[in-house]
Amino acid sequence: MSSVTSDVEAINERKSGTRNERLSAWVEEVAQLCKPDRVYWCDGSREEYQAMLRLMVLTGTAIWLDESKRPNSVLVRSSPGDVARVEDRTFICARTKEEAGPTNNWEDPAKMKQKLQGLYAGAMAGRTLYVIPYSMGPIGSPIANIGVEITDSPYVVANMHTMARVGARVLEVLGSDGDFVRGLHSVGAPLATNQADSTWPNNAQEKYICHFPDTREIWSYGSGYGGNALLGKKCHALRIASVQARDEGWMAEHMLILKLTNPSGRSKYFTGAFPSACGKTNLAMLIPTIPGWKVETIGDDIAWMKFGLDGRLYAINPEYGFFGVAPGTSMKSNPNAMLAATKNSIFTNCAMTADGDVWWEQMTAEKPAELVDWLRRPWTPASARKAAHPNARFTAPASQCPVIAPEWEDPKGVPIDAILFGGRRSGVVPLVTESFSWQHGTFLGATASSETTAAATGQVGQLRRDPMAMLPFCGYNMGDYFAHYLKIGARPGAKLPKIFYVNWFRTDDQGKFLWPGYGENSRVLKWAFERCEGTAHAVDTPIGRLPRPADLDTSGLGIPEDRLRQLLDVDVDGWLAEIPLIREHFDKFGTHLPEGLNRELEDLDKRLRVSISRVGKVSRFGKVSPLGKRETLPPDK
Ligand code: O2Y
Ligand code: MN
Repeated sequence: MSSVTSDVEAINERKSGTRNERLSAWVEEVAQLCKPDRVYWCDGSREEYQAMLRLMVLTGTAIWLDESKRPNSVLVRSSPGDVARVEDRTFICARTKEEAGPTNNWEDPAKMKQKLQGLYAGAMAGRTLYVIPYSMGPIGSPIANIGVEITDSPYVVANMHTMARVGARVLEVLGSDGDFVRGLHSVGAPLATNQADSTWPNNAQEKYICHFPDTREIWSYGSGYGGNALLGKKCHALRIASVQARDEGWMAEHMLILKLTNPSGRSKYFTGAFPSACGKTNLAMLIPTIPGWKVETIGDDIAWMKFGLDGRLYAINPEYGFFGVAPGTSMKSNPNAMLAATKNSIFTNCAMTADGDVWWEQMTAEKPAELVDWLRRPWTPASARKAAHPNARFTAPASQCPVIAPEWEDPKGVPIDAILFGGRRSGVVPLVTESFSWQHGTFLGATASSETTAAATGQVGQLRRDPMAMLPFCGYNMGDYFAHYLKIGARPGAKLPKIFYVNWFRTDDQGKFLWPGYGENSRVLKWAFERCEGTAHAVDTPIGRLPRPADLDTSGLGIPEDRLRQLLDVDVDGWLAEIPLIREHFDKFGTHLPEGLNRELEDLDKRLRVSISRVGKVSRFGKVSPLGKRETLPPDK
């Protein structure tokens, strides 16, 4: 008997070990419907992870990478039609369309369940049904939440091992009557007797990623990829959790969490929400260029925040690993991510080198002379196509990140001092703005916008509003989500984080970036840190509080003063042109838009107009030049 066959035999014999009757009954019910050949309860052990890798290699889904280059790691190639989250196939099946809101696809829950039950019937024939009990967040943390994913994909089991805390310890905490989020996933590719399996089973015709917020259920069908299939991540930790957070008075956000320490050894914790292609993982693992400053990582994608007894918001990273975008990641752009993925990692849709390692675009300054591309075809630098898929991924344990903060698994979380919102804007939006208040900060987050890059949409430079970077991830009406933010801010005794808006991507007339980015972003973090401490200076402007050029530490950067002025310029005309765009964005939410945000928009409009009417005069917002451009004031006392 081969070692893989014996793994599978062992799988057949594994028993549940749960005392939770609701869980046992649900698994039984799903097994009756999906008709798998066998049921396997995951225990979360190292042996189990290894067995999944071996199984994937045996079936051709995965290939081992060279042990001396990338120990205990595999490369997986998906099918070309299953390479990313499918937003147009993602549904929030709330009771009414209005509850799902204007930014989500909606379907009636009963209708959707009926349709999916038809698809799930017999969908796991010839396959194993895996039961994955998982904890989002440190097991037993008061901020953590338990889910159980049923899947027929060993790729999902292996990835969930890295991305969440999985197995027997979770069942212990769940106990006999604990509640859990139910996630049902099938690749939607049943096997007839003796039918050969494909290396990436999925359903080319039908894909559904459905959320039932009222019953805390996720039903995913047809895709085996990333956010569609690893249900703990976007489906549970954001879409379902955002509803739980609304109902229970906490926050489930699409945010990185970082720890910033100054040269005196004082630390602050920041969260940051950025749409895709804004360097979120890079910021979470940034290496500061300013001497004596240090960034450590708590999380790179999701933050759950609950109020502590002291009125502060405490955050945990509900995840256990990184599911990072590979292309663009390099020892130059993010050495810490590269080092996190040196071993025990799963690579998906990357290219393979002749010596058995992975490669992707921009990984090295020079392209390898020959590769096998993500579609398993020979590739050379002369090939007129990318070697790795633009959404190729690495799945790596967070514990392997060299700058993971020692407290990243602290069950009580870390107290958040500042929230950063951001987006990719070539004009109008300055390098950094501090909000006047929590409500104003909510307005900054609610109006966050980004110019699209080709990887995201196929169209370059289109302005897309992505409130709090939650557009694809808010599990209910986004107008109500804004109201929830304001409710959090109005909580009696709350000691709230400051809110900042950053834009690393402003360009000059030639389209060249004005700000160097990467490690130099630490200079902006330093200013924000010192604003939290009350030691850095800012000027009130119509759009918020800004540093003057002299308030940013640019020592050793060699950035010309006029470039810095451009980066911190308040483009009054540009902002006035934004007002109708923001109004149009807000109008989508109708009566669900909280009045506080309407007021913020009106106040912004007024402040901009006042600043124009005071042309040449020194106002509270700074001296406004005849061109409507603000000039900075000397330090206020
Ligand atoms: O395409 C996917 O399935 C992955 S999406 C993803 C993965 C990790 C972190 N963030 C995201 C995202 O889309 O925001
Ligand atoms: Mn994300």
